[in-house]
Amino acid sequence: MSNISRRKIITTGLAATAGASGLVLGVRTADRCGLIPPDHSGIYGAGATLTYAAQRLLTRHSLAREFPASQISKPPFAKFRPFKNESYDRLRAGGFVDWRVDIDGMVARPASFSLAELRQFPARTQITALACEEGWSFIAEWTGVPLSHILGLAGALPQARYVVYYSIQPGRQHSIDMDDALHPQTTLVYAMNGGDLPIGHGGPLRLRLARQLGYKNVKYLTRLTVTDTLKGFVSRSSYAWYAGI
Ligand SMILES: Nc1nc2c(c(=O)[nH]1)N[C@H]1C(S)=C(S)[C@@H](COP(=O)(O)O)O[C@H]1N2
Ligand SMILES: [Mo]
Repeated sequence: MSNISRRKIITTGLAATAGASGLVLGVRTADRCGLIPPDHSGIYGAGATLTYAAQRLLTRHSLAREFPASQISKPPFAKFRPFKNESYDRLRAGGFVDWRVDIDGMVARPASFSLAELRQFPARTQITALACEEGWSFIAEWTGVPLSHILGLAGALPQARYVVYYSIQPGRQHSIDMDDALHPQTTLVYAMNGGDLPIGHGGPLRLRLARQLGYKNVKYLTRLTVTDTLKGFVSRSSYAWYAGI
Protein backbone atom coordinates (compact mmCIF):
# COMPACT_ATOMS: atom_id res chain seq x y z
CA MET A 1 0.00 0.00 0.00
CA SER A 2 1.40 3.38 -0.91
CA ASN A 3 1.78 6.11 1.64
CA ILE A 4 -0.73 8.24 -0.14
CA SER A 5 -3.53 5.71 -0.13
CA ARG A 6 -2.80 4.77 3.48
CA ARG A 7 -3.01 8.43 4.44
CA LYS A 8 -6.22 8.70 2.54
CA ILE A 9 -7.73 5.77 4.44
CA ILE A 10 -6.63 7.25 7.75
CA THR A 11 -8.09 10.68 7.00
CA THR A 12 -11.30 9.20 5.66
CA GLY A 13 -11.61 7.11 8.82
CA LEU A 14 -10.96 10.16 10.98
CA ALA A 15 -13.52 12.18 9.14
CA ALA A 16 -16.10 9.43 9.57
CA THR A 17 -15.34 9.20 13.31
CA ALA A 18 -15.51 12.96 13.71
CA GLY A 19 -18.83 12.93 11.88
CA ALA A 20 -20.30 10.27 14.15
CA SER A 21 -19.09 11.82 17.40
CA GLY A 22 -20.25 15.22 16.14
CA LEU A 23 -23.73 13.75 15.82
CA VAL A 24 -23.61 12.25 19.31
CA LEU A 25 -22.38 15.55 20.74
CA GLY A 26 -25.14 17.36 18.87
CA VAL A 27 -27.78 15.01 20.24
CA ARG A 28 -26.42 15.38 23.81
CA THR A 29 -26.47 19.17 23.56
CA ALA A 30 -29.95 19.05 22.07
CA ASP A 31 -31.13 16.89 24.98
CA ARG A 32 -29.78 19.36 27.55
CA CYS A 33 -31.58 22.22 25.82
CA GLY A 34 -34.95 20.46 25.43
CA LEU A 35 -34.48 20.11 21.71
CA ILE A 36 -35.13 16.39 21.27
CA PRO A 37 -38.24 15.59 19.24
CA PRO A 38 -40.44 12.94 20.90
CA ASP A 39 -40.03 10.43 18.06
CA HIS A 40 -36.22 10.33 18.17
CA SER A 41 -34.74 6.86 18.62
CA GLY A 42 -31.14 6.87 19.74
CA ILE A 43 -28.43 7.40 17.18
CA TYR A 44 -30.76 6.44 14.32
CA GLY A 45 -32.92 9.39 15.25
CA ALA A 46 -29.97 11.77 15.18
CA GLY A 47 -30.95 13.22 11.82
CA ALA A 48 -34.45 14.07 13.00
CA THR A 49 -33.09 15.47 16.28
CA LEU A 50 -30.64 17.76 14.52
CA THR A 51 -33.27 18.95 12.06
CA TYR A 52 -35.59 19.75 14.95
CA ALA A 53 -32.90 21.34 17.09
CA ALA A 54 -31.41 23.38 14.26
CA GLN A 55 -34.76 24.66 13.10
CA ARG A 56 -35.88 25.46 16.65
CA LEU A 57 -32.74 27.50 17.27
CA LEU A 58 -32.84 29.28 13.92
CA THR A 59 -36.51 29.96 13.43
CA ARG A 60 -38.10 29.77 16.87
CA HIS A 61 -40.08 32.98 16.47
CA SER A 62 -40.08 33.47 12.73
CA LEU A 63 -43.23 33.62 10.64
CA ALA A 64 -43.94 31.58 7.54
CA ARG A 65 -44.08 33.66 4.39
CA GLU A 66 -47.38 35.47 3.80
CA PHE A 67 -48.47 36.29 0.25
CA PRO A 68 -50.50 39.04 -1.44
CA ALA A 69 -54.10 38.19 -2.45
CA SER A 70 -53.03 38.04 -6.11
CA GLN A 71 -51.06 34.88 -5.30
CA ILE A 72 -54.04 32.87 -3.99
CA SER A 73 -54.27 29.60 -5.95
CA LYS A 74 -57.20 29.07 -8.28
CA PRO A 75 -59.33 26.03 -7.37
CA PRO A 76 -59.47 23.12 -7.89
CA PHE A 77 -56.47 22.42 -5.72
CA ALA A 78 -54.05 19.59 -6.28
CA LYS A 79 -55.70 17.02 -4.07
CA PHE A 80 -59.24 17.05 -2.80
CA ARG A 81 -60.14 14.16 -0.49
CA PRO A 82 -63.86 14.09 0.32
CA PHE A 83 -64.57 12.60 3.70
CA LYS A 84 -67.48 10.43 4.90
CA ASN A 85 -68.38 9.46 8.44
CA GLU A 86 -71.77 9.07 10.16
CA SER A 87 -71.37 11.57 12.99
CA TYR A 88 -69.77 13.99 10.58
CA ASP A 89 -72.68 13.67 8.15
CA ARG A 90 -75.18 14.27 10.97
CA LEU A 91 -73.37 17.43 12.09
CA ARG A 92 -73.10 18.59 8.51
CA ALA A 93 -76.85 18.06 7.92
CA GLY A 94 -77.43 20.39 10.88
CA GLY A 95 -75.28 23.10 9.33
CA PHE A 96 -72.52 22.36 11.87
CA VAL A 97 -74.37 24.32 14.61
CA ASP A 98 -73.62 21.45 17.00
CA TRP A 99 -69.93 21.20 16.06
CA ARG A 100 -67.70 21.67 19.08
CA VAL A 101 -64.03 21.67 19.82
CA ASP A 102 -63.06 20.62 23.34
CA ILE A 103 -59.91 21.48 25.23
CA ASP A 104 -58.80 19.28 28.13
CA GLY A 105 -55.74 17.84 29.84
CA MET A 106 -53.28 20.12 31.64
CA VAL A 107 -55.51 23.18 31.70
CA ALA A 108 -56.99 25.07 34.65
CA ARG A 109 -60.39 25.41 32.91
CA PRO A 110 -61.36 22.61 30.50
CA ALA A 111 -63.72 24.09 27.93
CA SER A 112 -65.79 23.40 24.85
CA PHE A 113 -66.47 25.90 22.07
CA SER A 114 -69.01 26.02 19.27
CA LEU A 115 -68.15 27.56 15.89
CA ALA A 116 -70.29 30.58 16.78
CA GLU A 117 -68.20 31.09 19.92
CA LEU A 118 -64.94 30.69 18.00
CA ARG A 119 -66.09 33.34 15.54
CA GLN A 120 -66.48 35.83 18.42
CA PHE A 121 -62.86 35.50 19.47
CA PRO A 122 -60.06 37.64 18.00
CA ALA A 123 -59.34 36.33 14.51
CA ARG A 124 -56.20 36.15 12.46
CA THR A 125 -56.30 36.12 8.67
CA GLN A 126 -53.22 35.12 6.71
CA ILE A 127 -52.40 34.12 3.14
CA THR A 128 -50.01 31.20 3.36
CA ALA A 129 -49.03 28.07 1.46
CA LEU A 130 -50.10 24.60 2.53
CA ALA A 131 -47.42 22.17 1.37
CA CYS A 132 -47.97 18.41 1.27
CA GLU A 133 -45.02 16.13 1.90
CA GLU A 134 -45.87 14.52 -1.44
CA GLY A 135 -44.62 17.59 -3.25
CA TRP A 136 -47.61 19.79 -4.11
CA SER A 137 -48.80 22.97 -2.48
CA PHE A 138 -51.34 25.76 -2.79
CA ILE A 139 -51.78 29.23 -1.40
CA ALA A 140 -55.00 30.28 0.32
CA GLU A 141 -56.31 32.88 2.71
CA TRP A 142 -57.05 31.31 6.08
CA THR A 143 -59.06 32.87 8.91
CA GLY A 144 -59.29 31.49 12.43
CA VAL A 145 -58.61 31.88 16.12
CA PRO A 146 -54.99 31.68 17.23
CA LEU A 147 -54.47 28.51 19.27
CA SER A 148 -52.59 30.70 21.79
CA HIS A 149 -55.89 32.47 22.53
CA ILE A 150 -57.68 29.17 23.23
CA LEU A 151 -54.79 27.99 25.43
CA GLY A 152 -55.00 31.27 27.32
CA LEU A 153 -58.76 30.94 27.88
CA ALA A 154 -58.40 27.37 29.12
CA GLY A 155 -55.39 28.27 31.25
CA ALA A 156 -52.70 25.89 30.01
CA LEU A 157 -50.53 24.98 33.00
CA PRO A 158 -46.87 26.09 33.02
CA GLN A 159 -45.59 22.49 32.88
CA ALA A 160 -47.51 21.80 29.63
CA ARG A 161 -45.19 20.83 26.77
CA TYR A 162 -47.40 19.54 23.94
CA VAL A 163 -50.84 19.87 22.43
CA VAL A 164 -52.37 16.69 21.00
CA TYR A 165 -55.20 17.41 18.58
CA TYR A 166 -57.91 15.16 17.18
CA SER A 167 -60.09 14.93 14.11
CA ILE A 168 -63.59 13.46 13.94
CA GLN A 169 -61.89 11.20 11.38
CA PRO A 170 -60.42 8.34 13.46
CA GLY A 171 -56.67 7.92 13.62
CA ARG A 172 -55.89 11.40 12.37
CA GLN A 173 -54.58 12.92 15.59
CA HIS A 174 -51.23 14.64 15.74
CA SER A 175 -49.30 16.67 18.28
CA ILE A 176 -47.09 19.75 18.42
CA ASP A 177 -44.81 21.28 21.00
CA MET A 178 -45.60 24.53 22.80
CA ASP A 179 -43.45 26.59 20.43
CA ASP A 180 -45.65 25.59 17.52
CA ALA A 181 -48.83 25.74 19.61
CA LEU A 182 -48.12 29.35 20.67
CA HIS A 183 -46.81 30.40 17.26
CA PRO A 184 -48.88 33.38 16.04
CA GLN A 185 -49.72 31.68 12.72
CA THR A 186 -51.09 28.53 14.41
CA THR A 187 -54.85 28.93 14.14
CA LEU A 188 -58.13 27.04 14.42
CA VAL A 189 -59.34 27.87 10.93
CA TYR A 190 -63.06 28.16 10.09
CA ALA A 191 -62.87 30.31 6.93
CA MET A 192 -60.91 30.09 3.71
CA ASN A 193 -60.68 32.65 0.91
CA GLY A 194 -63.45 34.69 2.56
CA GLY A 195 -66.07 31.90 2.81
CA ASP A 196 -66.72 29.03 5.22
CA LEU A 197 -63.92 26.48 5.22
CA PRO A 198 -64.96 24.00 2.49
CA ILE A 199 -65.62 20.39 3.48
CA GLY A 200 -62.76 19.17 1.28
CA HIS A 201 -60.31 21.40 3.11
CA GLY A 202 -61.45 20.34 6.58
CA GLY A 203 -64.68 22.29 7.13
CA PRO A 204 -66.00 23.33 9.46
CA LEU A 205 -62.73 23.49 11.44
CA ARG A 206 -59.10 22.53 11.01
CA LEU A 207 -55.80 23.29 12.67
CA ARG A 208 -53.63 25.37 10.41
CA LEU A 209 -49.88 25.37 11.05
CA ALA A 210 -48.16 27.61 8.55
CA ARG A 211 -44.74 26.33 9.60
CA GLN A 212 -45.53 22.61 9.34
CA LEU A 213 -46.10 20.24 6.42
CA GLY A 214 -49.61 19.35 5.24
CA TYR A 215 -50.19 16.24 7.33
CA LYS A 216 -49.92 18.13 10.61
CA ASN A 217 -52.76 20.43 9.43
CA VAL A 218 -55.51 18.16 10.76
CA LYS A 219 -58.99 18.63 9.28
CA TYR A 220 -62.37 18.24 11.07
CA LEU A 221 -60.86 19.30 14.40
CA THR A 222 -62.82 18.23 17.48
CA ARG A 223 -60.48 18.14 20.45
CA LEU A 224 -57.26 19.54 21.91
CA THR A 225 -55.45 17.85 24.80
CA VAL A 226 -52.68 19.69 26.62
CA THR A 227 -50.01 17.41 28.10
CA ASP A 228 -46.45 17.29 29.40
CA THR A 229 -45.69 13.94 27.74
CA LEU A 230 -46.58 12.19 24.51
CA LYS A 231 -46.39 8.75 26.12
CA GLY A 232 -49.70 7.06 25.44
CA PHE A 233 -50.62 9.41 22.59
CA VAL A 234 -49.76 7.15 19.71
CA SER A 235 -49.90 8.66 16.27
CA ARG A 236 -50.54 6.28 13.43
CA SER A 237 -48.52 8.45 11.10
CA SER A 238 -45.38 6.98 9.60
CA TYR A 239 -44.15 10.50 8.88
CA ALA A 240 -41.71 12.34 11.13
CA TRP A 241 -43.25 13.92 14.24
CA TYR A 242 -41.58 17.23 13.44
CA ALA A 243 -42.61 18.50 10.00
CA GLY A 244 -41.14 22.01 10.11
CA ILE A 245 -40.83 23.98 6.88
N1 LIG B 1 -58.67 14.67 9.04
C1 LIG B 1 -57.72 14.71 8.08
N2 LIG B 1 -56.82 15.71 8.10
C2 LIG B 1 -55.87 15.79 7.14
C3 LIG B 1 -55.76 14.79 6.13
C4 LIG B 1 -56.73 13.76 6.13
O1 LIG B 1 -56.75 12.87 5.26
N3 LIG B 1 -57.69 13.75 7.11
N4 LIG B 1 -54.73 14.87 5.21
C5 LIG B 1 -53.55 15.66 5.60
C6 LIG B 1 -52.61 15.88 4.53
S1 LIG B 1 -51.52 14.61 4.20
C7 LIG B 1 -52.51 17.07 3.85
S2 LIG B 1 -51.32 17.35 2.71
C8 LIG B 1 -53.48 18.15 4.10
C9 LIG B 1 -54.18 18.51 2.80
O2 LIG B 1 -54.99 19.63 2.99
P1 LIG B 1 -56.06 20.04 1.89
O3 LIG B 1 -57.04 18.91 1.73
O4 LIG B 1 -56.67 21.30 2.38
O5 LIG B 1 -55.33 20.23 0.60
O6 LIG B 1 -54.45 17.82 5.07
C10 LIG B 1 -53.98 17.02 6.16
N5 LIG B 1 -55.00 16.85 7.15
MO1 LIG C 1 -50.08 15.46 2.71
